[in-house]
Amino acid sequence: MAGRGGGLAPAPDRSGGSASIGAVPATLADLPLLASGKVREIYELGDELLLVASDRISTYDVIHPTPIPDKGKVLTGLSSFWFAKTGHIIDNHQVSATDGVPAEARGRAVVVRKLAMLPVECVVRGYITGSGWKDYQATGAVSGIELPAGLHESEQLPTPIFTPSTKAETGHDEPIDFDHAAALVGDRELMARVRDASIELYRFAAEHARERGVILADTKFEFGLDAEGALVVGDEVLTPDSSRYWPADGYEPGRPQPSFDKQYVRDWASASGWDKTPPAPAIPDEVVARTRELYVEAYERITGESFAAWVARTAAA
Ligand code: Q0Z
Repeated sequence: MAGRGGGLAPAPDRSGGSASIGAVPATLADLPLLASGKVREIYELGDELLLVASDRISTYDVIHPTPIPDKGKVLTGLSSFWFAKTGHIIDNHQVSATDGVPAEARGRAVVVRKLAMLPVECVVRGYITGSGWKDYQATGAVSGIELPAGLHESEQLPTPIFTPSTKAETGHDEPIDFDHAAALVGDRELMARVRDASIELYRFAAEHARERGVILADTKFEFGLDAEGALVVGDEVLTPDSSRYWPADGYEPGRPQPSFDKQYVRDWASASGWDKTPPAPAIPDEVVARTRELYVEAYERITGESFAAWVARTAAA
């Protein structure tokens, strides 16, 4: 059952070595579009895939008509940074942020290996917030894990917990316990390795971020099996779209924390009187500019390098 539900299974390797992508396509429009999410797209690139992050932004799960310039590059640069840093924990799908990437997508796209994705979202929480806080208040547990009584909203947990969820095609992912995740994957030993790798990735990233003044509250990974059947981490990792990052400065349990990147847009959207149902309103210029700065600041704090260096490193020749 492993590999069902994720789609896009790897094709048999006929290349006799590293996959051949041939000439770099001139534009994205020349490539077959395989999947389109709220804020990104996947294209087919020979035996591989091209993952492209857009500048689109959502608040309260609705996409705004106004893009945040460079958001796609910041997220791609961050995911790429974390893939490069975590190879000692688990192999990943990334092949290149340059070779094979069309000029128009440079900096916001990566070439990746095709995987047979596992049909579970692999969430790790180091702090109790969001849907985890709701579940804890209602039941004292999250995804079947009993937590100590008396926790406060946004409090750090005694130890990071693995709280998988289903991958809903539409609507919201549903929390499931480890046994349910193992049944969906069809291999309990494999699921245990997925859980252990998820927690290890979280611990490593949270410690790194904390040294740079950023709290990684929680994050979500997606795993798959490569053409050799090896477990690898795929999708985007440890980006502000797949994680909750909070500024450590001002962190105070007992209330919700502001998001590092989106809080400015959320605050503006709330105050605008928008009822949080589609369509989302256009975002004013000054809110766009401040939000772009916060994304760039997140990149620079976490990676320790200038965002301009990422753009230069991935620019077309
Ligand atoms: C990722 C997604 C979307 C972006 C499928 N290496 C891989 N092999 C096979 N499948 C995937 C990957 Cl990353 C895969 N997604 C999620 C959807 C845009 C990412 F529309 N879906």
